[in-house]
Amino acid sequence: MKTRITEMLGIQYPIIQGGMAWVAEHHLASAVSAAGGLGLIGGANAPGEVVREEIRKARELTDKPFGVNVMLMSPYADDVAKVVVEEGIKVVTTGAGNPEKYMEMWKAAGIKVIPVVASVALARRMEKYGADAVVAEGTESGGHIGEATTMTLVPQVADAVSIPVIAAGGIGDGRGVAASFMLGAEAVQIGTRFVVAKESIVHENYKQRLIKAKDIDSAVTGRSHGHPIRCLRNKMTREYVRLEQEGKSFEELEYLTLGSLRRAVQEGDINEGTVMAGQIAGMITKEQSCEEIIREMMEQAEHLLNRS
Ligand code: TUI
Repeated sequence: MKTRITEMLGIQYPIIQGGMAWVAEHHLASAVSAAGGLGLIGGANAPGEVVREEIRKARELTDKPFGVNVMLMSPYADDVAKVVVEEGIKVVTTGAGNPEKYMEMWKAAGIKVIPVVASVALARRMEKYGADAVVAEGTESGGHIGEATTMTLVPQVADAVSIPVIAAGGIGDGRGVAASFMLGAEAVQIGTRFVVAKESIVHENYKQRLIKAKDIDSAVTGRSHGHPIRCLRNKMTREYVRLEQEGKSFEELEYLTLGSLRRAVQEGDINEGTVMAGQIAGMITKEQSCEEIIREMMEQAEHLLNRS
């Protein structure tokens, strides 16, 4: 399946891995790239030097191209933005904000810039500022989310811009890939399914929780504060949402989420930690290698698209 995205990024399959905080490190990114997709190192809230090390370690594991996701709410975003240039990274995606202030520097370095957007307005603006593509991410995604669903956002973004669109949010198998193409996307971004990849360093408790998850196990914390985060329902989310309903502020509830994603990912604290996951969690039934995940998705997608 050749598209403008596979050509632009020099990848075999139109599959991009999400830049997931604490999860998208060098093992996962290099495995996705080695399997023919585009792996990403997630900058998350890490200092520039940590991201630099991750980039170098990924390079030891694969010769294939991989990118970096710059999380714009990070206090280290400026540092990470420079590190990607210094390290000769060829593709950058951004999340949780507007990357305008870095665009000139990245474009001058020949980097392909792919902002993640949750609205048509930001997609249009990113095209005007020279973005090479956009990821249109629906509210079905895990982590920091927007309001629009993938089903409604992707075609509206595809109509609004001329650059290629990558669909994200709620895509867990080949049916989702095929549907995304029908909606006008030229690639997909996959997060949650790769959390359960063999090469993912996520704690076994987290993986098993995802495998056990049902369709309605997802919760959103922080809606009332304007920082909605989708994760799997647990003791932490119940407490958070209850206190939010009582009118508690973001600052008053910060104690519940400080370091909570790291605790879930690295220590396996799935009760009080933040188990970020998208709504497709209920579709995940087993751990598989990145290579198996990508092959299975692409075979199913190609079969469905040829049939239609
Ligand atoms: O960025 C994400 N997903 C994320 S980032 C993250 S790390 C984190 N951890 C704890 C608290 C907060 C963040 C976990 N998940 N997805 C991309 C995405 N970007 N989704 C939505 C947006 C977005 C939303 C509003 C992008 C821009 C925007 O407005 C920008 C503007 O200025 O108009």
